[in-house]
Amino acid sequence: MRRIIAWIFIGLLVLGLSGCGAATAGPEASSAPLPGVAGPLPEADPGWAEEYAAFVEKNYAALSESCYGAVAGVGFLDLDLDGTPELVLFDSGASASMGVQLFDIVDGAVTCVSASSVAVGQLFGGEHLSPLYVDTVYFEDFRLLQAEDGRRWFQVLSRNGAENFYYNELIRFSSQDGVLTLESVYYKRVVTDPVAGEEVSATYTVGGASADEAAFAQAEKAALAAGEDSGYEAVGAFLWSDKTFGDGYNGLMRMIQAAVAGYAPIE
Ligand SMILES: [Ca+2]
Repeated sequence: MRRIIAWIFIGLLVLGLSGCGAATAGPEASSAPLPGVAGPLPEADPGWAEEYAAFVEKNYAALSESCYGAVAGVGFLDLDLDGTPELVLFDSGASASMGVQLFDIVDGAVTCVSASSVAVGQLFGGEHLSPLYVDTVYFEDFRLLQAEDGRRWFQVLSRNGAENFYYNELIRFSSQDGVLTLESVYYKRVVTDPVAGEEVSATYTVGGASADEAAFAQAEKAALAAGEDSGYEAVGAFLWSDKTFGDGYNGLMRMIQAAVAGYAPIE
């Protein structure tokens, strides 16, 4: 009798294990992990505003030079939702968009994790510098999304172009080992004929890998369905938004102060 019970037990165990096996081999497991974090965010690290201000103060000359002559705008956003905001600097490169440089505090030191300006990445990036970078038309292009189950995450539609090309790239933010991390959801680059005003060719990537138009369209649709816009609006300080900021070092430090004052913690 005892042996029969043992066999029944083993049988149930095998069934249970095979059930688990089936579950892990299913489509849920093979798809990418869901983005975002659930629940309230941790408290911000005290002193973050002073740390970023001290970094900009110390590196004013190099930052200005590597931002094509001047930092055109400043903002703070908790892009990886770890409670403490990251520093967002906009360069004054002349193009259809503003180039974005992102800084996080890692082990007590401000470090560049993403830079549209190559020079900024070279000067202030380290082991955490992402190969991905962001160009935006507005600071408000950074959007806080929320899924039905409460998970939240930031994303941005990075975009730029010129006479003969344009691109769009959806970039999603997360925190890995306490550092702001960027992930390319999808990317489309179109070559245009400025004379005829027509699209000549297009290339796509999905999740960083080369893809065809159908896979791109599917990724775009999935990203749209992943979550709803939370309505959180980024507030930054820009050279053109307030003439009293003024140029130069004092102007940049005033913009930092205004951006700190305008920062709204995410509940
Ligand atoms: Ca953060």
